[in-house]
Amino acid sequence: MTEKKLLRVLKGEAVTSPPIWLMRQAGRYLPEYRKIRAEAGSFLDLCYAPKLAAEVTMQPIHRYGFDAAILFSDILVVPHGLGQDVWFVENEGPKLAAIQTAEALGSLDPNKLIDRLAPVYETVGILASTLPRETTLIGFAGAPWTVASYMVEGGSSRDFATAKSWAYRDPEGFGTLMNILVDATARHLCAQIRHGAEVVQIFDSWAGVFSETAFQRWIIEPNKALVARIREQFPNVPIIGFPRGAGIMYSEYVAQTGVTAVSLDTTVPTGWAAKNLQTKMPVQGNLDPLALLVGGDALEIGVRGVMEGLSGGPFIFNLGHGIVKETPPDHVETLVSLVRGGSV
Ligand code: 1CP
Repeated sequence: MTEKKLLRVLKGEAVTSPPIWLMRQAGRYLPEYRKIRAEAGSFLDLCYAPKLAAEVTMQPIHRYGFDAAILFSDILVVPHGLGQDVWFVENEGPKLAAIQTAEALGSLDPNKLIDRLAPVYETVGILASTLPRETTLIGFAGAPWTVASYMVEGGSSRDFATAKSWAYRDPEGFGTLMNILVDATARHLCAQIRHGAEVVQIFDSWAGVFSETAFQRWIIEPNKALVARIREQFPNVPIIGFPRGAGIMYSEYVAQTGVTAVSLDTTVPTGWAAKNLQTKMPVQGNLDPLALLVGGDALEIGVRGVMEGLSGGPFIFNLGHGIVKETPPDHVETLVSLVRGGSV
């Protein structure tokens, strides 16, 4: 059997037609997702219902035949598994009982994490045994800073003022939280691999908010420690890193963290990435999700730009961030045929 295309690219091969999957490829833009979601109750209930979570993971594979399926779960199951209260408010997003001092870290219980998240690993197991044989199974987690930002802010944030202030004021106390997250995230990702994930992606969605020295301390170092922990147990499992918004610090992230491949956000110029990043490792990205939402010429121009910029080396086609929920499903169909070189 020939090896799956996505895994070949992650070994450094440049293939003629790139493998494609999309961040947030399962979710609210799909009517069949909204149906299951309504039946499941809350979003977290869906994350912890293995049969339904596996079904939702497979929906975009059935529709579009993507080269990879990404586990349906969320980055916030890790704080939830550590014992923090996490809930999702309809049309607002995640809410957490904020933790803002070193003393409050005592309320977290790292020992129960893997038991609490057992349904997630069960979902991975179902997927591993039912996926089409050309489809790669991707597991994932949030990077320590991105997850910490939700834990400290109590939800989404515009400026991360509370979390950043803690990091600058009390690096030791904030560092304790980051160490807890490096350890918990490593165990969570290793459990996904043990149950059948073939690749893992680490989402550092809010990496782009720090000064140079703080980027080194709160983005590079925790990601590097996390990658090292996974490699101790699984030296050959590819790890994709996504330091969204890192700008020219993408170079340092690629040079220092030990990831196998890097996912580019929409603002990274493809010519610069081809020269400075893709010469060192495979790259993934980076169509603007808004070009996909709009469709038509904007979509064709966007796809052409990404393909021309990145097809000279190992490359996985993706968006620069997650699909927007208003995206018409037939635009995704068009995107897949453009990338695969068919007529539209
Ligand atoms: O009610 C619903 O249906 C909620 C919508 C939703 C979905 C479909 C949320 C809430 N999470 C998810 C799934 C999800 N989240 C996946 C599944 C797999 C797939 O890609 O198909 C993944 C990989 C994530 C990762 C995730 N969750 C990230 C990192 C990637 C990114 O988009 O930057 C982040 C930051 C979250 C937090 C989160 N989860 C959900 C919301 C609304 C948010 C907040 C986003 C924000 O603060 O802007």
